[in-house]
Amino acid sequence: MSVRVSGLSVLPPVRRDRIIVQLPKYFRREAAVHTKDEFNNKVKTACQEQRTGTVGFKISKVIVVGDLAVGKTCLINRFCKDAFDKNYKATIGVDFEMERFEVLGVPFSLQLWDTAGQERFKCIASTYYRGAQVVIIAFDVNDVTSLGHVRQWLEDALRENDPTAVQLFLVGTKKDLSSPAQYSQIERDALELAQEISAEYWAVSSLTGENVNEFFFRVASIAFETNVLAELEKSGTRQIGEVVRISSTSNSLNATSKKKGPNCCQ
Ligand SMILES: Nc1nc2c(ncn2[C@@H]2O[C@H](COP(=O)(O)OP(=O)(O)OP(=O)(O)O)[C@@H](O)[C@H]2O)c(=O)[nH]1
Ligand SMILES: [Mg+2]
Repeated sequence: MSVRVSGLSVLPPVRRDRIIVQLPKYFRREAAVHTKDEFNNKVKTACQEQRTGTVGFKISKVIVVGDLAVGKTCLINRFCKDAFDKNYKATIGVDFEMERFEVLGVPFSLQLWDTAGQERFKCIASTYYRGAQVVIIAFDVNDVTSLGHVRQWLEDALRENDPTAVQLFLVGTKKDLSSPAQYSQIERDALELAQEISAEYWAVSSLTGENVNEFFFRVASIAFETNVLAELEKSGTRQIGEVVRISSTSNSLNATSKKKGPNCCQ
């Protein structure tokens, strides 16, 4: 929903529970993007300066891939809508959600692409992989086969992207269905794999909500930090937030309303 003020189309303020002022912690130290407690100093300084300067709009594309029915859609729906559906409805092609944050005082959005795990939709879904800054590979912690397919998903996702510019997350889903003993067994394998592929590891439950917000806050923060650092490096002294200016005529910033990706295969 957008609000019109004196002829200008402006976004409503970011939800209070989407404001990030501290770098959220990793889930497991042995498989983390990095283990620092704070945002990078250069990023913090740049954000402080930006507050008095240009209004900016920063965005990162996130793709969520993984075997069918591992819980990709439920994970996104738990975070974006605080909802959970126990009935399985296969994603056809792709779906799309936009989630707005404020990180260190700077508006930031995650464009979340929920892709189909079913083989017959894979060719369509993979056309949406390009330009991802974050790749989330989901597997079911109760299904070792889905963990075994992670490398294939990674290969497919990286074929469309610059591997050096992508942040990787490996997410174990449906933690609520697993006993502590079963879980710790699969976690050992998942951690090993996460280290091998340089992914940050998380385990979540979309049914109970365990770790879901923490996970997406971490994703948003790491994506933001990487995004700002890349921009600082590219621009030297240019202020962050100058990539896209909010224009009074632009409708493209009505980002809170849900946009659906095309349902490619009916
Ligand atoms: N118990 C439990 N069930 C879950 C959880 N997450 C998802 N499910 C169930 O698993 C099934 C598949 O979930 P989806 O989110 O649709 O799976 P998906 O990965 O999006 O599947 P595709 O779109 O076909 O690739 C549904 O019946 C969900 O209710 C969870 O955390 N716990
Ligand atoms: Mg789905």
